Amino acid sequence: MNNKGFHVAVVGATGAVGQQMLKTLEKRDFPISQLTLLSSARSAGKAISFKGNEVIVQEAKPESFDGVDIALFSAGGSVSKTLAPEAAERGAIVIDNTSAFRMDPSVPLVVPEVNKEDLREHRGIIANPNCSTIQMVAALEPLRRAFGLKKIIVSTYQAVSGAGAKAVEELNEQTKAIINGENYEPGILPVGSGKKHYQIAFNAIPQIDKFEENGYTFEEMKMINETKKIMHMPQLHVAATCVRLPVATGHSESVYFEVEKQGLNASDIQEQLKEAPGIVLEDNPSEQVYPMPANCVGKNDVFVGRIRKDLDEDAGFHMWVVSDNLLKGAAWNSVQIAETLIEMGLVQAK
Ligand code: L14
Repeated sequence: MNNKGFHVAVVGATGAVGQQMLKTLEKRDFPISQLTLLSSARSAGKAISFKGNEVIVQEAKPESFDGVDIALFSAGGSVSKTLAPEAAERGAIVIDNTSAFRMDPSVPLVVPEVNKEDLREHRGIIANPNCSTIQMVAALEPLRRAFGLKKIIVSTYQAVSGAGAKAVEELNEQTKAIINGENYEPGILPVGSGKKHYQIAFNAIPQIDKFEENGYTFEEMKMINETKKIMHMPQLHVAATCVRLPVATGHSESVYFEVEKQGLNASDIQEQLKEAPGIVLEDNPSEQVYPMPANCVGKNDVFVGRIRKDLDEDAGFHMWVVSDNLLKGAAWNSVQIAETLIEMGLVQAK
């Protein structure tokens, strides 16, 4: 047992989420005895500074995980599919930020505030949910526990950084080009591999990820399926519409939900959220206080405001939920899972 800490690997260390993972590990002073930074062959060789030391990024291979205790993956689904089982086989606990294993029944899908007990069932791989799902279930869980939950209808207003650092560059360059009256050919959004690409600057795109046969996008179906799995509620009614906005970082969501309990008021909802872990209530219309993405960048919390009772449905409420999609939506939730594994005695240093 190495009491200085754990051998941690970050796969996708040079990406938008990987960079935030490293920042989060630094900020939390995560107990690290050795840090291995991995990436595709393309980014290998780059030097990244961690706590004042330069660490060289290596190409991720199965052998890279020999001796690793905790492996944080955020290098895309196909990398996770091939390398996460290799890492787990070598005794690492994988925390995977892609959609590769989320709906696998043998893989816990965890938001610590909601279902950390599911971590006990892990068999080497733990999935980090989709960014939009995480902030929504974090805000709804305290309400579900207090009042029961029947139905969710959510519309998202999602930031560009979810699609990676290159997409943010596209937003920035396109915005400048349009202001200067120059041409700019969109090349990434809504989906890099798609047949068509659309302008995101000064626009709203009602497509995130590819379309499924049923007319919903993958992002929408991720929110629907993952919410039911995390809350252990296959019977929950969930519908989602996911929209991309020209915001660099910070997802916003308009959430309509119906609870089991009748006769509640908006103040009952506010009361629960005031005390909830990881939630900051910002709800004061008379002072124009409500959450906005520009204010949540760099913060780990989920911000909730605009709580109103529905005017027709007694058990129905509306709220506005905002969080940094790269932190609680990705890097922080992953590191928080790792911290929770330590707290629960579920990970040992080799
Ligand atoms: O499912 O394009 O983890 O904003 C989350 C970000 C899928 C893409 C996931 C985006 C990704 C999404």
